[in-house]
Amino acid sequence: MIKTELCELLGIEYPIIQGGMAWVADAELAAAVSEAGGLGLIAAANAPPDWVRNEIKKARSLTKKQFGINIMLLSPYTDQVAALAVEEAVPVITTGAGSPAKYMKDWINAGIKVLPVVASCALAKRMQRMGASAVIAEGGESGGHIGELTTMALVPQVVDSIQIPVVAAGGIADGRGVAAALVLGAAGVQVGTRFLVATECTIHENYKKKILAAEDIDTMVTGRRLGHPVRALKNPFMRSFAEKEKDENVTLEELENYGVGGLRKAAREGDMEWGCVMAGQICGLVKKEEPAKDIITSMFEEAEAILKGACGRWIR
Ligand code: TUI
Repeated sequence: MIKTELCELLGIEYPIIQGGMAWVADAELAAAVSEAGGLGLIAAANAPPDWVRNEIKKARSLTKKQFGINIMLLSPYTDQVAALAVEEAVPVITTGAGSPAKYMKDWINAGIKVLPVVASCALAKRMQRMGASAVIAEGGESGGHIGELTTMALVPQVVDSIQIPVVAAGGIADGRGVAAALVLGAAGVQVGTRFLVATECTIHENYKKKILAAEDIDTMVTGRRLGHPVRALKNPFMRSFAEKEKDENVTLEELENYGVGGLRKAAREGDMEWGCVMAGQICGLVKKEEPAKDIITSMFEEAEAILKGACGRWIR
């Protein structure tokens, strides 16, 4: 069994966290991942606090195990969701798309373990200083909102810059990715794209089919001009967004408004043409819909075999 300090920290069997994917990670997925021995997350995304509270209640009815919530810091409801997490005594918070500095004290005083996503060593150090339990170092291979560095470059530099555990994210979808993350010094992994096709993932069938058919070069990045680049599958929506981004006559506000609602359209309505089908670059490895339990156990069995010596073939 692969056991790391992340297992003790979060009270989980396998050192894996499910990505807090907006409009995707709901109570059903979070509960399934936690039941399977990882840490499931409910993504607060841009959702109003009532939705988040309801999903927490639902997840608690589906599993006795712990799960966390992901707070997306660009949400207009961030302040309310931050307070709700304390009221609901959520055990773990992960954050994304910004610095959670202004909320850290309240969360930590409430006994919540905070694992911010960081895209640089500077933010990792700041988060350690502010009392984070661990950080998630997410490379730009990920789907959704991304940072500049790759996982391969980011993870070892973050590992060397802080003393708390580092979770690797971005481009990890099988046992090879898990093994590589551990070799880079990570204490565990966060996985998003592969859980899109978990049986318990409630996204539209069209989204799942699209992911299963996607190949290595099928994603692209837009939104750099807005300061929050987003990786998603190439489609008419992403291509037209890229065109508008290049057009100097299109204002930042117009561009921002053009993107609003795109992910919901893809994940919930199944619009694969004009929705924003967020996915990571590793989508080409994701070929089968299966229960979260099978995803997790196969990833860790494979990683264990690799770390036990399958790499011996290189050593003479
Ligand atoms: O947050 C994510 N992925 C997301 S959020 C999201 S919802 C959304 N939709 C449209 C536009 C924008 C967001 C979809 N996917 N991943 C975690 C993540 N955080 N990746 C990168 C970062 C990050 C980047 C810079 C975190 C902090 C940061 O620096 C902030 C600072 O102040 O230093």
